[in-house]
Amino acid sequence: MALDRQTQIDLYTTMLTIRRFEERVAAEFYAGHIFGFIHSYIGQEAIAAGVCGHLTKDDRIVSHHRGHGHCLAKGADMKRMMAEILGKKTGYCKGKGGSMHIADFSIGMLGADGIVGAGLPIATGAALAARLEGSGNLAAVFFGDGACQEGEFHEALNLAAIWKLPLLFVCENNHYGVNTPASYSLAAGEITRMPEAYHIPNKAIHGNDVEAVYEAAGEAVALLRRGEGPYFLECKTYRWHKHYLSDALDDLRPREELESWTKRCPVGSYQARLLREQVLTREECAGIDEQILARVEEAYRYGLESPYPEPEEALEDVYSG
Ligand SMILES: Cc1ncc(C[n+]2csc(CCOP(=O)(O)OP(=O)(O)O)c2C)c(N)n1
Ligand SMILES: [Mg+2]
Repeated sequence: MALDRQTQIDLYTTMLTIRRFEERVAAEFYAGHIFGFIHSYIGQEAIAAGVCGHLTKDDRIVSHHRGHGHCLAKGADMKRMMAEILGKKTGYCKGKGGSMHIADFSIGMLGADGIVGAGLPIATGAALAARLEGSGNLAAVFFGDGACQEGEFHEALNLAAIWKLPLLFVCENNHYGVNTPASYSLAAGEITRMPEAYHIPNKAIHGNDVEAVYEAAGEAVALLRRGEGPYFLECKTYRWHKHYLSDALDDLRPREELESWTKRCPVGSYQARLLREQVLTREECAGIDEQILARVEEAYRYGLESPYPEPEEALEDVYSG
């Protein structure tokens, strides 16, 4: 499939935005400026960019604990994200949620989740809502290989299948849950055997190739919009950082494995392709990077200069009504 130049530039820009944002977050975390848990999305950028590239703001997505990339790809405000990660009052949850709780209903981002697999039933509900609204919109849920071991995963597949819900399952198979290999922990072996068992059309693709993700997601989204959903996309990928950023946590994955995947960097390999195919010049690439770095800097400054919430606000927004 030949993509038009603007789509190619958009995909590249989204991936690079996620990369630069995550690099800055990691640098500030290790400098002691960010507290709490940060699960970095570096290495998996092509999946968020390729899938969200087909979604409108009225389509709803649900993310997982590694969620910054999905927020950015869906159009979240980088300043409010950074403020939330820094625990500041101007953040998406007024600084009380942190990295794993960024949501923005106005752009169809229903939230990230610290509980593995918990996004799947929420997204099933969002897909049912889209059906009941008769809007032609859809829901997409991002989850890891580890979530495929959870009961909620099977419940979501089953309900989505019997009700033919407009739900796109996007499994980000980075081959590990913390340090446990999926090859050990998934009895089914190939992940796509599970949607197969529920008669859900599915495909496994190279999740570091943004155009492959964009093409497969495009076919899936078209099927969903025709009311023929659900669809299951398995994107094979690899995370570059430890499970979460930490000096204390061990990374037990083989070094050679990590090195072989970093050679297939989703951002670097796409930049090389766009240069080779003369879609962008080196100067244009540098210009895009400069603009993104300036946005990230502005977002970090905004977060840094924002106040922390007051202690008396601790119980505000905790209960509804
Ligand atoms: C229900 C539940 N079990 C265990 C955990 C602890 N935990 C957090 S992330 C994680 C691994 C998840 O692996 P995967 O779904 O493959 O996502 P990845 O971290 O690889 O992106 C585990 C076990 C949790 N948060 N929730
Ligand atoms: Mg995983």
